[in-house]
Amino acid sequence: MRFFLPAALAGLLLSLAATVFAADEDGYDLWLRYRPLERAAQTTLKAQTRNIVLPGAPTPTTDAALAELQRGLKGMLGQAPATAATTVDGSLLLATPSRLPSLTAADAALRADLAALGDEGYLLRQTRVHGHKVTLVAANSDIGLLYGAFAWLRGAAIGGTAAASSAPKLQLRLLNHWDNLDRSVERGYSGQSIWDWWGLPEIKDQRYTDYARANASLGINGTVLNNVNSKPEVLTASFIAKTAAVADILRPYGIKVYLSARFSTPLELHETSTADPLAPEVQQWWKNKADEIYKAIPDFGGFLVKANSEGQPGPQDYHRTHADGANMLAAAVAPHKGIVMWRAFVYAPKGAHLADDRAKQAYEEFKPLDGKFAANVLVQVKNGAIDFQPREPFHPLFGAMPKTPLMMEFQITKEYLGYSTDMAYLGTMYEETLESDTHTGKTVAQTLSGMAGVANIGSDRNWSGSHFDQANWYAYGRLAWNPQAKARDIAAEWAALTFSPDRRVAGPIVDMMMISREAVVNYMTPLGLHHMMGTSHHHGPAPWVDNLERPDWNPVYYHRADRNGIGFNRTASGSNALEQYAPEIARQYADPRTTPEQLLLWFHHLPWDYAMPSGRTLWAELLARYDKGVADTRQLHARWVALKPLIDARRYADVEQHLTRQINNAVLWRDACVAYFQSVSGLPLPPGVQPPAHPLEYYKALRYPYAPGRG
Ligand code: BDP
Repeated sequence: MRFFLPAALAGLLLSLAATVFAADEDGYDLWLRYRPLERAAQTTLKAQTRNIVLPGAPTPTTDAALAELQRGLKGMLGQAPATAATTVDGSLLLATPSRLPSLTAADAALRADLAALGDEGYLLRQTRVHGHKVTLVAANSDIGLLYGAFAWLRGAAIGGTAAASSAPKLQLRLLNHWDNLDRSVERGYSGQSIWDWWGLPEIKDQRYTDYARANASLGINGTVLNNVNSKPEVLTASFIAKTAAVADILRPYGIKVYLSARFSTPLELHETSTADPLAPEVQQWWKNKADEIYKAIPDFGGFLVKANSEGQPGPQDYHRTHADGANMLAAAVAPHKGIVMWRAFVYAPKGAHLADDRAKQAYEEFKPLDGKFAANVLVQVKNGAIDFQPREPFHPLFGAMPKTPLMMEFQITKEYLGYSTDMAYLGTMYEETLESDTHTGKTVAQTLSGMAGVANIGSDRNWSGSHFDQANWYAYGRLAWNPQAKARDIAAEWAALTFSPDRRVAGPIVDMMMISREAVVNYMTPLGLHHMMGTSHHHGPAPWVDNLERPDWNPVYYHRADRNGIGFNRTASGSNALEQYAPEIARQYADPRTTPEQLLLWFHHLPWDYAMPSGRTLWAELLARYDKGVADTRQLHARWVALKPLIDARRYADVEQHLTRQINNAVLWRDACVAYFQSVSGLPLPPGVQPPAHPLEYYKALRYPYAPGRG
């Protein structure tokens, strides 16, 4: 007898199954979701994980690795294998040469492979150990095992390869939190700071551990807990105790804590009479302070310093150089193996040296100091010479300081790319900078000793303010591990882990991500324009602003648009900022016809009727770019809507709402900029170009007094 299910019941069951399969998610799990695998994949995985074996005594780090493996396998298989003392066929074996000497004793090839991996690398392979077929996660250290466990779980979740080996290319892979001690976050768009300073050290939010897991899964190995615009109190005893509590939680995950130090701390705490770095009382104060910190946190990473920039105190207040300041702090932490990350983001306060072009300032101050920094100082340089704009050419200091270890500073939080409301996958932006050729024999990536990312993490349930902003944290971490990784591959991995490995889902999501940043560039600052956002909150658009105290705070300083043309002349006939680059680049960019179109107005001031390669005039091209930005944003929305049946309802709706808002933001930017530039150029809109929805005065009158993340 055949059994027929009534159609209505079958429908109900199907929709129940779908609901279960695509259960609503709030984003808290990030890319560590470990959702149930399909049956065939489960069978394969079960056969490879009959038990988990860790030879030798457990440590907090191996405990973290085992716990993660069990969590992951429980999620993906429905049950987690037990840990066991002995290897059988189908064991998942975690081993270092010191935990299992026999592993490498008889296997010269494995010994050589492991030797190439350094302290933090790992390898994964299907092999035989003691006659048994095992899945081997091997490393030289426990932290390598933890990284290997995460990598293996990633592969298990998205069907990656069973064999891999990887070691980080950069030693320092840090997050920089711009988090204040009152829990507000400078340029943070995801709620409050995750550090509840008031509750610490006793109250240890579970989030701290989950934060550590997420970062360790990417290989991030350091975090600066507080804002670069730092307060002296962070170095007082009570905050040192709070910092120590965080350090204890992060330590098993291989993450060191660092603090941003305010240069004038001893003076402001009234413990010295000056902050002059050459004054013995100041040097002694910092030595004592370092000793105090290291007593509480033996593996404290060191200090990050913003000095003589945007009103922050620094050595120049005492007519000393950046090197004098950095070296004084470096001497205090050196006995403890600490480091100092000294930021090159400087632009002069009133009265001090002021470059004729803000883009030139950092190079002018730092290039002469190459070779003058102590061995444990790194100079931390923003990706571009102005300030985290949607697009900048790489900073001319990369390649120009061969005797000084440099760190890249990227912004993960999207201060200038639509906060957490607009979708902009920054993997492509990071990649563009990292693979730039400095013409000193190295790409930008090859000039680096470390990387810092200004975190976009906050107290929001989904950590980053929007689901897609998690991808920027992810991409940053993966690129810090391997600055030569490809943005598209990273996007594919993230999309598969965060949404679904199903190609019908991950494929379109990757396509969306790959066009998203360029869409933002086009609707905000196309063709090399920059710095056109509103005053202080940086919510735009405001290309008309011309009344701020410093000329280089004004958008008009940067676009220089008038009746005759637009753009900043940085060639020899202008500020000659080009001279700070290698001669090959300077020569190529000296001519607008050989300057990449995307940087055209960064380097050149051109007439509105300048003939673009497209055959359009510059004016028509500018309008076309603004329109493309809007059109591509509508595309993002349309592509997302098409994914509706395949995404859980909650995240679908979240993202859909963000994209709707982004369309409005794109239209606002486009209309306001078109209205403004038309008022300046006096040119008519070519046929087919939509006039802005409102007159210019309407856009000028818009105010955002409560926009999030203000400085
Ligand atoms: C700028 C931010 C400001 C930061 C500064 C910095 O607007 O809030 O303090 O960068 O990097 O882009 O120090």
